[in-house]
Parts: sequence; C-alpha cells; structure tokens
Amino acid sequence: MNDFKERIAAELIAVRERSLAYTEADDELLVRQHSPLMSPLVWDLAHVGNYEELWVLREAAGIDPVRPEIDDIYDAFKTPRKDRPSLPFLGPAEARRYIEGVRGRVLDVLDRIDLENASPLHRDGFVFGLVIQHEHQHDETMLATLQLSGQPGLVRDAALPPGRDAGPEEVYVPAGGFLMGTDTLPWAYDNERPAHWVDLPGYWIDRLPVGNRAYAAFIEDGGYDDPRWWTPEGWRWRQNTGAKGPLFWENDGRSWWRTRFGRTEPVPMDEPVQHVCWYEADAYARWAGKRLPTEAEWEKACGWDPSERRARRYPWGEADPGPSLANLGHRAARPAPLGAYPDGASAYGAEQMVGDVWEWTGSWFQPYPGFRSFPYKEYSEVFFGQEYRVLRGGSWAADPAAVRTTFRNWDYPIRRQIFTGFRCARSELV
Ligand code: AVJ
Ligand code: FE
Repeated sequence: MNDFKERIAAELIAVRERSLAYTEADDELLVRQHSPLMSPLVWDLAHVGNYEELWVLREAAGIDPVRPEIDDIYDAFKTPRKDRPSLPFLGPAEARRYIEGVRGRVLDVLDRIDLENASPLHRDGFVFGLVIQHEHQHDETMLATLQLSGQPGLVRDAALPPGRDAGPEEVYVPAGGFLMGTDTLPWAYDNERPAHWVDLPGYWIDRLPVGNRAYAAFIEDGGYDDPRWWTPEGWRWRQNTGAKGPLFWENDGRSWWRTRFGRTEPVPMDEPVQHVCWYEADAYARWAGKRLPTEAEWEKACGWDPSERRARRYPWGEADPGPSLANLGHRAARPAPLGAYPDGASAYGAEQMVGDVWEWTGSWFQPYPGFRSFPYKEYSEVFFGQEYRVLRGGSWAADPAAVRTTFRNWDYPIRRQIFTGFRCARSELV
C-alpha cells in the first residue's frame, strides 16, 4: 500500500476503535433507547457498517450485498429515531460481527483500487472519506446519547491548555469579498461546494465563543422571562418547555451546577456555554445588543486569509489540528477554557472557531449557488430549506477528519443535546 492508502487505513482503524469504545457497555444499555431523540447505541453501530457496505462495497466496488435483508432497518429515512427501538435490529454481538466482516472486505478494496482512477467515488479516496466522516459523526451522536443517558464513564480528562485574557471582545472584519466553500478539498461534502465569491460589508464578530459566565448573567438578568429578547417561535419554545437555562444545568438557589456524563460539578464559568438551542443563542445575542453571525460571516472570520487572498483549511492555516491549536477528538469531554488557543487564531484574530463547541449561525441550511448533489440526495439536499439552522466549527467531540473551515453541520433550532454553543456578531454602524 502507498502512503495515502496507509493513511486511509489508519483513519478507518482509528474511527472503528472509537465506535467500539463507545459501545463497550453491557448489552442492555446498548439496546435501550435513552431518549426518543436518539437511536439505541447498537443501531448506530450497525448503521455505520451498513453505510460502509452500501458505499464502499456495493456502489464503489460492485460487490454483492452481504446482508441485504437488514438494509431497511438501517435506512435512517425509513424509520425515524423515535421508532427505532421496535425494529428487529442486530444485537450487540451480531452487530460487531457484521461490521467487522464488512470492514475486512473494505480493506481489501482499498488495497486493490487505483485512487488516481477516474471514477468520482474513488478519486482521492472520496468514498473512504465519506465513510470515515460518517462514522465519526455517528460517534459524536452516540456521545450525545450517552450524555443524555446520564451514564458515567465517558469523561476523558486529558489536560487542556489554560484559558487567558484574550484582549478585546470583538474582532473587526473589513468589507470585501471572500471565497466561500471549496472546489478543491478532496473529502468535502457536496453541501460545501462549489466555491463562490461572497461580498460582505464590514462587521464585528466575537473573538471567542460566549462563555458560561456571560450566559449566566443573561439568565440572572431575567433573560428567560423577557419576551423582548426572543423571536415569537423562540418565546413559544421557552414557554412550552419551561427552560430556565442550558440543558443539563441546575441552580440550587446559590450557584449553577451541570451534569456531564453522570458527574455533577460546578459550572466552570470560563468555558464556552454548550447545550443551548438556536432560540436561546438568538435571544442571548439580542440581549447583548448583537445578533448571530450569518454563515458567510462565520466562514470569512474563520477561514479567509485577506493578505494571501485565499481560504485556509483551518483558522491558523494548513497544519493538522494538534493539541495546542484546537480542542477536538474527545481528548477531554469538555470545551477548553476561553482563550486557551492563541496559536489557533484566524487571520482576523478570532479564536476557538474550530473545536470546543459547534456554533449556531443565523442562517438556514441552504444550497450554495451551483450546488450539485453528490453522491446522493439524502446526504444534504433533502434537508435544504427553512427547517434547519447551520452549525459551524465542530465541537470537542468532533474528529479532525470531519472538521475544516468550510464544513457545514445543521440541526433543528430546538436541539440542545448536541455539543453546541455560539458567538455573536454585529454590523458595522454606518
Ligand atoms: C450532518 C450531523 C446532521 O447526523 O444526521 C449521519 C450526518 N448523515 N448519517 C446527521 C449524517 C447521515 C448528519 N448531520
Ligand atoms: Fe448515518
């Protein structure tokens, strides 16, 4: 195998180790549904194997189905998450056997194929990138399921760099065009393409994500009881849910506590806030006299290099995201303190844009001009419209393989179990 194939094989092995680590619990825990919002963990596990079989073995390599009778069970569109517990899904032992069998053949395919070959699924190892990123995304979903379950055990305590006073609260992004999206990153999804010029007026964007201290000040200022800060739908959400703060937060009358993978601890005031929905982020921003950044504003502040006039792969440039640049890959099960990554700053000086928490933007998930679905409509196209808000940047639970300045994630505006926070922006006064 050549170097590139070796790297793909290493990524395949690493992501599988991760999936298996999240599904080591007893069988009962794996087959149980912890929340109607989520699948049983063992469903996610076999689903990633089934996806890999469909795309690498059947579509790309033309190999006959291993177990065609289970396709419907693992088709996310045939059964919504809430109905998945009633499916005849594979049990834990069988699921592990199935995905291992698929993986063995996938490595054979990798060994055989010509990555310089013309087929769009194979070019630059695209189909392998597809399944590696897909599995990492499901791993992050499994972590959210585990967090909701309240089960202990997934706190990882790798030391994170200390926070620091990072200077002025906002950075200024001068008016001008930038290239949004990509034509060249080989593993980018269809929704990140094509690259296109976007012209923006000057604006200010927060240097750092909104922290727990600032968010607690919003709550303590009566932010959850004042309809002025909320959109009508947001206010309805607030009233129907009775929410008083981020998910997993509690106030004992004296201070704020949070529960994280089964441990209850004081809310660390110097960390980015997480587990807030879009409505909460939007209300906070209005209270602060600001607004959420549009997706284009977010991407320009994160990835554009105005002196080179080109887009960077990461805010700091092209270097891989090592532990001094960003908090990714579940090294610790938490966001890093504010100001922890001065070397990870973007060209405009914005920090912690990649890693720590996904960030809500003010934009709906919509296609870029010239969008073409690839390799299938159900990855992105069926979600376009005014139903999902775009999330950017990647959380502490996102893997570097599925993070870049152009990467787009999306979810319903009510979602809070995901590892999501936000930063604010405001238009230049003219
Ligand atoms: C891009 C994270 C919204 O989890 O629904 C997983 C990714 N697509 N399987 C999701 C995905 C198909 C997707 N998100
Ligand atoms: Fe999936």
